Amino acid sequence: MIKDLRDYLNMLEDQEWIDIINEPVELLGIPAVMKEQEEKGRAVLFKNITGYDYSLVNNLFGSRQFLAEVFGCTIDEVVKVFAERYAGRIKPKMVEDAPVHQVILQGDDIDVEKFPFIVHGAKDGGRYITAGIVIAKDPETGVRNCSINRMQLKGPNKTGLRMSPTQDLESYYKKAQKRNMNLEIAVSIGNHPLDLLAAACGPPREVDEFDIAGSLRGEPVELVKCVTVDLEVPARAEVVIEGYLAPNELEPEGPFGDFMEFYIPVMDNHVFHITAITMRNDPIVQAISAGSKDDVTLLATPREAQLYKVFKEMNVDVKGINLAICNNYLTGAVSIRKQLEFEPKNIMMAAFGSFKFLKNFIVVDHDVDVYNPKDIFWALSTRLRAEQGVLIVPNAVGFGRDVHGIHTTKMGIDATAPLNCWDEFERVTIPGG
Ligand SMILES: Cc1cc2nc3c(=O)[nH]c(=O)nc-3n(C[C@H](O)[C@H](O)[C@H](O)COP(=O)(O)O)c2cc1C
Ligand SMILES: [Mn+2]
Repeated sequence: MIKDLRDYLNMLEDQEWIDIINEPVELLGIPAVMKEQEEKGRAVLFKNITGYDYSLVNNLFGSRQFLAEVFGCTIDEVVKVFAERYAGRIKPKMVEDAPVHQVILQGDDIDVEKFPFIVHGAKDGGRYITAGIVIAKDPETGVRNCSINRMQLKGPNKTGLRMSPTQDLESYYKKAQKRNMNLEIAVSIGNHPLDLLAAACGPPREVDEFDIAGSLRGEPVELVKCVTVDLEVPARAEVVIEGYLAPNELEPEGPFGDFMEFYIPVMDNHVFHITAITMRNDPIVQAISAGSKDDVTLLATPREAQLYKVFKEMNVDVKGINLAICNNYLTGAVSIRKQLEFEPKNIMMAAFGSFKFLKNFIVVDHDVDVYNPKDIFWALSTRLRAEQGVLIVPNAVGFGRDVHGIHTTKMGIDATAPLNCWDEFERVTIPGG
């Protein structure tokens, strides 16, 4: 069983899905290599970054095959297995002996800038922590929460932190603020990829995402008590940054290139004061660029599972679902064995109803590779009858950050062949293929 990031990297190495770079690289040269690796669908570990003592890993979800391997299933089954495991809960287990406490830095020894966090977008306001699980507790109920938040480096013991108003973290912060209290947080970096996936999920507020992480893994997440804050963190993480957000403290943060590949301008955002850094010996940190394969896998997988469940309840014969067609989860596609002529319309309406950010949704037949955008375009070219296959729904709720009204109209496309004449639409295969 994969217990932590290092086990996962060993799995990638065994499968020959990762490139380990031992030659020296400059921090500024890393994003270009990350892009190349993303194109190739391969993970990458930078072990020798000029001026830094620690390693950096990227593209941990470089291919859907990686998750299939972790879940022990086929690529098509990833969504189904995720949906089944997401429904379960396995509570974390407390441990005393934690690799993440091999090194403990406090006071003047704290320097978050010593880690090889990178500048992701050319016009970003600085270096960012982008793959940290932010752990906090509800000041009233004590319920634990995990989320992923971007954090701009602002000095040896200070970062910015962006939380959106709908986040659980923001509701915790408001409760602390009302009592004029700091909100303690701990940020875990270099995580088991399934812990990161659990943190990207948005379950009901009373759910502790570590219970989901346990169920996704199939065994409890091992947690250890923090050194300077009243929180528990993954014992086998690479690095944990402990500290607090002070009430009523905001500072300019940004700009930051977000997942739609636009820059979010400078905003007043929260400030994270660091009280301790704990880590393993020779820690490995992770980077996730917004609008990358990693980012979209984290955002899309829970939503694919959500749609899978809805379609199953409608008795749709689903082959595959892909909300990661173009590195954001605003456009998606499903491949089905069509049972009723106009079934794709019901499917698209259900999809838009279930996931409000979804803007474009394409339904294709089971013989189309839903993970291959070229194949989806093939279906549009050969099977779509646009006068009857396109559904436009104006004025529905879409992605929130949308001043120009670009996300309020939904478009569904039925690119399936007509029923009962499958012979005419059977795809040519090569002899013996
Ligand atoms: C790589 C990555 C970065 C993210 N950065 C932010 C962020 O900076 N601010 C934010 O509000 N949400 C961000 N999110 C989304 C939240 O992590 C996600 O909505 C999470 O489910 C929120 O947790 P909650 O449901 O417990 O509130 C990010 C997601 C990913 C995958
Ligand atoms: Mn939550």
